[in-house]
Amino acid sequence: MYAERVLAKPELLLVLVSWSAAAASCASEPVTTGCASDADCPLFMRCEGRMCVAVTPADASAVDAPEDSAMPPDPLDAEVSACAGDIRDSVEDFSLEQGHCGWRYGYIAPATDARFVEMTVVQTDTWWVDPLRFWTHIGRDVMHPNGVTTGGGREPVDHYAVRRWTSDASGTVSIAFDAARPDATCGNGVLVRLVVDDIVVTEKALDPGLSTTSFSADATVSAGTIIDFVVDPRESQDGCDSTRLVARITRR
Ligand SMILES: [Ca+2]
Repeated sequence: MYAERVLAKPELLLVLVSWSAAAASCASEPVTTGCASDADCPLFMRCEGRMCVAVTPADASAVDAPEDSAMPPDPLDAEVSACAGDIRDSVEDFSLEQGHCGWRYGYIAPATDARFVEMTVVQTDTWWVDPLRFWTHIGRDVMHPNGVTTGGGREPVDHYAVRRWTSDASGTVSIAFDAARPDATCGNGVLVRLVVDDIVVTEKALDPGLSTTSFSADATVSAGTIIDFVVDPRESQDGCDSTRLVARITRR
């Protein structure tokens, strides 16, 4: 019923942060084939599907690097959001404190437990389940699931990455997201879902190759309404599944 109410008014109400050409140019490009682990790849690259691909600063902590190597710039140099105003923006509000501005960072392991579990590990300004065991992580504007078909020594299990916002008041909101898959030439893509109080409002596929998608709709929420932005590895394959996602919730 809730989903029907949401979908009954699919108005495009927001102007979202657009994916810039500069962001697209950061797409990881496979340069080496035949790797068996991250150790076989150059600095700041990781092994996915037996190919070395460039990693984002958020991924870099998962790659074995010399102790004296220079790390990428800290993406959290910007000020922490004061949570003011009627717009909750997942990029501006991002924090290494669970619950800041109503946002929480976690995952669901669908094969064993449908419940949301908060991530507890922070590395390189990114939330992780465990960077040595799973690819599952959420950063300021990036989300990555884990899959049964995986690489780099990670465990073969499905994890949906979940960026969650919980409403603190009743009223009408606009819920919107932009998502993009920057890896142009590898993997099978991902599924991006908007889930409100456990009901799937929309599911968008980001296909192999550089692809983008977006969604916006109005919804009536109550205090405690849960809005989840979910990245599914798609057919349990997590290779090259780094996904850019910007979510906005605007009180009306
Ligand atoms: Ca995938």
